[in-house]
Formats: sequence, structure tokens, C-alpha cells
Amino acid sequence: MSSMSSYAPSASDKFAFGVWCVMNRGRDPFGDVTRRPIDALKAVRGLAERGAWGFEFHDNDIFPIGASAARVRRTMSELKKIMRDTGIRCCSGTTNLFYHPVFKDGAFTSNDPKVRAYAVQKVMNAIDLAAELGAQNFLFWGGREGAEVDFAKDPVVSAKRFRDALNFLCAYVRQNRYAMTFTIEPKPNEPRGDMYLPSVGNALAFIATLDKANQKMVGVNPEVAHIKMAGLNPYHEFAQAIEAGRLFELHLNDQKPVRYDQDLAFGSADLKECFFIVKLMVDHRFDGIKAFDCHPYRTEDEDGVWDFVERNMRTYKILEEKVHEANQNRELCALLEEIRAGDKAFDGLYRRFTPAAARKLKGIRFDPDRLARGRKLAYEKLDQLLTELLLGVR
Ligand code: GCO
Ligand code: MN
Repeated sequence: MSSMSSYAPSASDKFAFGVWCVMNRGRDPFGDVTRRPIDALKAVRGLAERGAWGFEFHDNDIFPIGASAARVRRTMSELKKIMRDTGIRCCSGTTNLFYHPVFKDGAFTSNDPKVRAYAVQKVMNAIDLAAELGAQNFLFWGGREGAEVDFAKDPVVSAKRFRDALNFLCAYVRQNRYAMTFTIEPKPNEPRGDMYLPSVGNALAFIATLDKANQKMVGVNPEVAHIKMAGLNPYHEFAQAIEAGRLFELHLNDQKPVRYDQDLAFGSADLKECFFIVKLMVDHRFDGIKAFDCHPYRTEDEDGVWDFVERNMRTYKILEEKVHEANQNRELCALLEEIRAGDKAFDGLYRRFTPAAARKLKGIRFDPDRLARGRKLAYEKLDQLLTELLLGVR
């Protein structure tokens, strides 16, 4: 058992929670609240007491739309005092562009130019607050950016509207010299029937269309549940973001397939899938924000809310220990070595094009039938070994 047997979080884990996860009172489309309110300040303090490194917030988690400047100032100074007293950081900020009816048909992609302008203004104000709290990142989850009636919006026009807003806001961050990145959080649907930027691939392609000067500061914060809602594999989606150098933050939770967005605790639905997410982070030394974006079961009381906070971080740490065990397991390493062996002379033949390389590659005689029989791929054994390690019998 490695030294991590306590599984207690430490600052180096960079675990964070959305305050909204702790403030969630169990309301759902079919039922009212089941818990007494926990306000943002109590949420931040509680997260700090349980070892979370950071928190993230929507502007309207900490004050209502239309709050007086005095109330905003008061809340901000109370937040900063808690941060000073506990050492917890504000890792990311974001804007609620989805709850107020004004955004019922979108924010950046609303058909109403006045709503689009109001949305950008609201984000600028939220960015100022996030910068004041030292946030390193700012989230863009386009909750209302989408459609139910395709005749209502041309998605090409919507993409342009989304891009205009992001380009403008990137420039706003630069003009104010805020040390802040942006992340797009893809989701295929809910609350909109179809949402724009539904997957990591869509978001990465969109980032590549931003003004060149802005592309470097914009990445993605994929969320496990959203990936599974799209029927995709989180291991591959997160990997695509890492490989593109655009994975700045994680939104960790869990989800059973083919259901509404459940926002379950990390590892509570598919441990093996979450094992591979953690394996990816370990193998590629991810050093960004590991935020949990989920909420306690509706059946929980306030004690349960804090059980929920602790279980998310513990599960991640336990899986991290399993990853180290798997990566050091002799049988697994030997099997992988066998599976990945091959004649190194063929590796890199086409890494860089030269006419000579092309001639050489064209000149090789391959025997596909012999190649097909080339080696044993003991995947049944490999997967069973991992399964037994995860079940603790290896
Ligand atoms: C969801 C999203 C949100 C966002 C949050 C920050 O509700 O499906 O995951 O929780 O992450 O609004 O942008
Ligand atoms: Mn999220």
C-alpha cells in the first residue's frame, strides 16, 4: 500500500468544487428542495475545511442579478476574508447565462442583439470579479446556447455570434492584463434540445477559428457526464484535449449512460471509466484544475452534502493509487511490452516527409497475411488482469 493510504486531499491535488454543487438544495424538474440552504460563503468555508484546494463560482451564486454595488462589495470582501483565513483559492469564475428568463433563447447566440450585448456585459463584470479573486481560469458552459427549432437559428450564424463574443472577451482580458485562461465546457444537450459545441472535438475546432491572438488562452474543461451523454468515451475525449494542448481544467463527476445529466459523484457510476480518466491524468502529468462538478443525491441532508464532498476527493485519490499499482504491476507491464513490441526499423519511416523516405517506404515489400499473424494480442488476459487489480484480488 503506498503512502497515500489516508487518501486525504492535499493542495498539490488541485481539487476544486463549484460552490453551486454544495449549494444544491435537491430541487429537480419534478420536485421541490429537500435541503436547507447553504450560502456561497458557508460553502467555500466548508470546502476549505475538507481540504479542497479551490472553488469556482457563477456571479449569481454569490449575489442575485441586480444586486447593489454595496452588496457585491460586501460579499467580495467576505469571500476574500475566508480565502485569507483558510488558504482556499478561487480557481475559476463563470457567469450564469442560463437561469434568468432573459436567456431563454440563448445568451451569445440569442436571436435578440440586445440580449447578446447584455450577456457579454454580464460576462465582463463576472470576469472582473473572478480576476479580483485571483481566478486563473474562466468557464464558458453555453447552457442556453442551442435550439429546439432549427428553423429559428442558422447554426453557422450562431457560431459566428459565439466567436464574436469570445474574441471580444479575450481582448477584454488582455486589455486588463488579467492572468486568466478561458475554457469551453462542451455538452450535447440539456437544457437546450441541442446545444452548440457538443463535444471536445467541436470545441477544439471552434477554438481554431478564434482570432489567432486569442487561441492560446482558450482551452476546454470537458465534463465526464456530458461526454457520456454524447455516447463517447471520456478517456478518449480528455486525451484529445491533452494532445491538442488545450486541457486546462477537468469537470469530474459521473453518469449512467442514456440518461439526463445526473451529475453523480465521481466514480459512483462507472469506476473503470473513472480509473482511466485518472490514469490519463497520471500518465500525462496533468497539472491543471481538477474540479468536481456534481451534486449530492436529492435524498441527502446537510451532513450528506459534506459526505459527498469528501467522497469525490477520496475516490480520485484511491483511483490514483490503483493507477500507480497498475503502472507498476509486473504482469501488466510484461503483457503491454509484448503487445507493443515490433520491429523498431519500421517506426518513424514517415515521421517527416522527404522524397527519399517516400521512395524507401514505397520500395518495401509487405506480406499482409504474415503481418496479420505477426503477434499475439492477449487483450482478454490484459483486461482481466486490470479487472482483478481493480477488484483488489491481484
Ligand atoms: C451543467 C454544467 C454546469 C457548468 C457550470 C459552470 O449544469 O451541465 O456542467 O454545471 O459546469 O455552469 O460553467
Ligand atoms: Mn460542469
